[in-house]
Amino acid sequence: MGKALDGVRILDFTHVQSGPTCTQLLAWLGADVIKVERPGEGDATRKQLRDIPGADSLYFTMLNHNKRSVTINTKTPGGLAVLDRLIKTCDVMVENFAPGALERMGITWQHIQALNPRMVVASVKGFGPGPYQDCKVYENVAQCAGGAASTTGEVDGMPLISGAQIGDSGTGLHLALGIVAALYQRNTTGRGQQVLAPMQDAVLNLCRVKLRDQQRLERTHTMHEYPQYPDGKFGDAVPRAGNASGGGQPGAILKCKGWETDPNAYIYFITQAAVWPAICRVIGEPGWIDDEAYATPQARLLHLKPIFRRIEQWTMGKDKFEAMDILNQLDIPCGPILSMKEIAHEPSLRASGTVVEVDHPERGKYLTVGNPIKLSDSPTEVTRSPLLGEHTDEVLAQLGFAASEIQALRAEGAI
Ligand code: CAO
Repeated sequence: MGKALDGVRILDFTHVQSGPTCTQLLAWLGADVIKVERPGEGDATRKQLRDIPGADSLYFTMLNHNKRSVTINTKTPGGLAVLDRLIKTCDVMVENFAPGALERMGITWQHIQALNPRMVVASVKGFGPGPYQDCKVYENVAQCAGGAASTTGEVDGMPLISGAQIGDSGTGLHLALGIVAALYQRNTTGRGQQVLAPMQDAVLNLCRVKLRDQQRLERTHTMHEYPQYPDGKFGDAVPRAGNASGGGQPGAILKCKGWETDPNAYIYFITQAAVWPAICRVIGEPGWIDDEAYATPQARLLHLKPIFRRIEQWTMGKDKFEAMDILNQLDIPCGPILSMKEIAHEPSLRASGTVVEVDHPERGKYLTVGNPIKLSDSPTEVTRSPLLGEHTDEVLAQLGFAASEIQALRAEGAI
């Protein structure tokens, strides 16, 4: 079966996480992704967080599936000549160098336009135009600057970083959408364009409900679904709200049977208004259905803490999966707190191709997260990440370099 992005060739000049997640997605959608790396070194993540001496790390392999690897030293004339040939024949260049690094190589937008006016040039940077535009940025910096850290954490605790890589992988997702849109627009304009996804902006986009809340707070000086209500105080900025749902349906993480020894014996429980009577019945409080202190969502906001304490008395008598089974039958929205161990072994995630086992010549078998986006006419087959420079000769030959030229480039240290 064909793939959605068949025929699209990507010059993948990305490294670490944000850019590679973007190009990996494009590869899974069918693009031919040619990853350019520095000879002898490669993407720094190949050697970071290594668990097997001498083998590419899981950090690298899990972000670079379905790509080809070409080594090019862009600080040599020969390397730049190869890069120019790639620019001429690719549809998209994706990069996430520190601000200014690409220009210092001589690869300016004007240079690219002169070689290939149809090329889409897509960049991740830490920040967009403004006071921080020249800063280098990693995941946690983006989470802090994008509003995620100040709004995440316990009510009385310090700002907290999420385990979800919203700065890196979140920005990669945004960039991939921008690239696909730019390719679509090229069909009518015939021109490439620049696509920029700053990490701060991507994190803020994912935190837009908190900017919503900032404006609600400024207008009303309170927010009834936050744990600070009704007893605590609000300041002038959106506070941290622990595990409160943050939406119109109050929710909380509650202990389940075994919580004393299992750090993940918890369930997320949402007191959705539509199923309030079912909640009352299942926890053994049928009187709450008509009790005016509990009967309406508005009234319940004054009593969320005792309500969740009572529900927790019930969840503590069940393990999280038993509780799920009972609550799901009653249409009560809830979710188990799954550990990575449980996710790794979850049969439905294996069956859907979201958790995939891959074989690697240096590592042997390992698990990875496959394509989370499922297209019915463009199935994803996850193939292993390339070894450093594995496809240099193959790609250079495709670009029209003769074997003797490839040899000379190698002797020059250009590839
Ligand atoms: N051949 C020769 N030189 C190469 C090369 C190649 N194939 N590939 C890269 N280089 C050189 C660059 O030209 C640059 O050299 P100069 O600084 O002398 O011009 C140098 O490698 C370093 O590039 P860099 O500044 O991008 O890399 P870094 O490790 O210092 O910084 C990072 C890493 C991620 C902080 C920075 O790239 C960045 O801020 N990127 C944008 C934001 C981003 O994507 N962050 C997410 C990272 S994942 O958490």
